Amino acid sequence: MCFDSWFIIPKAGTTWMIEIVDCVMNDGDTERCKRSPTHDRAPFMELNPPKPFHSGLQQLASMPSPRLVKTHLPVQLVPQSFWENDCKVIYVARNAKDNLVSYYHFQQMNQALPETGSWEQYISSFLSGQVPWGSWFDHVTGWWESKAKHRVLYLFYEDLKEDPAREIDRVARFLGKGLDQAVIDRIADHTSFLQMKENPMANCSTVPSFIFNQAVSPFMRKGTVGDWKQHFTVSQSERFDEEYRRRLAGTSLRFRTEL
Ligand code: PPS
Repeated sequence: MCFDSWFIIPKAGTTWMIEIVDCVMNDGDTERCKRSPTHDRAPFMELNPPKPFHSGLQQLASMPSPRLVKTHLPVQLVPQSFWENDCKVIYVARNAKDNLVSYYHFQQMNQALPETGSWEQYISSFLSGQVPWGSWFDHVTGWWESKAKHRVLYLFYEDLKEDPAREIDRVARFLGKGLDQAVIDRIADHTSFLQMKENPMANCSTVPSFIFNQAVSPFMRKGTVGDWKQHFTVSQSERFDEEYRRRLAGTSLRFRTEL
């Protein structure tokens, strides 16, 4: 099966990027982007829920090209047909500590995922890759290396926060769209954290509460860089940094943990 363009690691800005790409593909028509919830506009490829819900693959099979595909798969598990058909990939990475914090809260509110255990235990789980979709380290480095061989636009959550318009322009150019500054600014406004948090088509409020219990933690939780400082103790941070240095040694990949 061939897909035309798609995305990303969990809790790093997937939903944000889907909203941006949908706006770009619709030339900044933000009203049109409110036509249906995120999960209908960009089906989640590997999701296979029980009936009556449709699987991601069933949804995608009924869509015309170009399709917007959401995936969290690590690079080595991507279907070969993606590469054979030269599909475009937009990958969004986020610094490990904020990614972990976001994951922790999400895993508590998502009733389809395993229990997190304590915060202390969750740090260990994350470091050893015992979280859904596996090791953060392998994920971000695997996709980083894939850039040399495939059409992958590798973006950072921190850059998107720093200058959304600049990054939206990069996305538009990658997708072959030259957009006016006014259109880019409109997309930046529509896809801001505050706008998306209030947008029922972008804030996951249409996902049933027996799956996403947003009373436990909202899907659009904080949307910031550096929230990890509110969660890690000094010793947890030092332990994390030691393992982080070891695992990322030898790669040119660099993250910012604050702006
Ligand atoms: S998922 O469930 O894996 O698809 O989650 P994902 O969408 O990748 O990541 C969710 C986090 O992204 C934040 N988010 C945003 N931040 C800034 N601006 C915008 N517009 C935006 N939209 C989503 C969301 O709040 C989650 O991060 P945390 O840190 O938990 O708030």
